[in-house]
Amino acid sequence: IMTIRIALAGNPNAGKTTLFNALTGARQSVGNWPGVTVEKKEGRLKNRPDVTVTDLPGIYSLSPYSLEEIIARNYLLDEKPDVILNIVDGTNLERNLYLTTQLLELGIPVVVAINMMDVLAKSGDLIDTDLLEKELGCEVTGISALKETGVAEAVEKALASAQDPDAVPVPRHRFSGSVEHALAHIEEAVLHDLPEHVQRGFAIRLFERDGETAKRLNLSDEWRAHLEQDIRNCEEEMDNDCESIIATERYNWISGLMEKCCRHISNHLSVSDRIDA
Ligand code: GDP
Ligand code: K
Ligand code: MG
Repeated sequence: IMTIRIALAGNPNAGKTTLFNALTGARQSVGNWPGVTVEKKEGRLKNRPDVTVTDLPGIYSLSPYSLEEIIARNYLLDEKPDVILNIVDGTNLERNLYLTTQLLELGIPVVVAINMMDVLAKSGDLIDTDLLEKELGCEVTGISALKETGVAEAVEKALASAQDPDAVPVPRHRFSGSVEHALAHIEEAVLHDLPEHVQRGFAIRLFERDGETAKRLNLSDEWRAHLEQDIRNCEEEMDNDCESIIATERYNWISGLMEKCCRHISNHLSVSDRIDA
């Protein structure tokens, strides 16, 4: 039997463990990631012994600084799960989408599950998930891990994406002119042989002077020096360092997305509040 592997990824407190428990019930094992004391949880989907679910450490970004980030990143790059189920805290959407933009660059299908929909329904915060889906270029679906609503649909979407070669996202987030210029140069110079959906992610990580990525690509010192010129030109033009430039560009793009996809209804009373009152 072919096993389908789902990786749960998300910020701390987004609801990963709550969802993990809902998905796997008692069929789970708790251990540690190899060599470190960060907890590793793996389980099988209820009634689907052919589907494994791995709860990744909670992270705000895939930058390789904290142990949790390195574990999550290496797992995604080396073990290549069949699909990433990205749990997003809908009450903290803007901050959570930062990681989402990075996950979309890995060449792995992504399904975004916006969690805490029960809280949003009460506060009157509306998220246009259809538009978000178009803008991000991956499936987006609302859930409440706590109330277990929308969870079955999220899993169905994840399983469908895992088995669909066309579900691998091509990142749609775009940055300002000079950054795009540098990224295009980097792609042209050293990445044109790679599949389209991973080129941008590699270009961004090379732009960030990520040594691990240069190593993975087996880049010669000569090519590294060549890229260094593109990076320096952009840093001078933007008067900022490479990593801050990319972080700022991600936040800017997400901020535009928030304006398009989110709305708040003031004086909103949910049905349940009205009944309570
Ligand atoms: P993790 O850090 O990503 O594993 O997040 P947890 O699963 O531990 O959840 C963090 C907190 O959010 C806990 O108190 C959960 O009970 C709560 N929580 C998780 N999902 C939901 C949800 O859909 N609605 C509400 N209201 N609370 C939730
Ligand atoms: K927690
Ligand atoms: Mg947890």
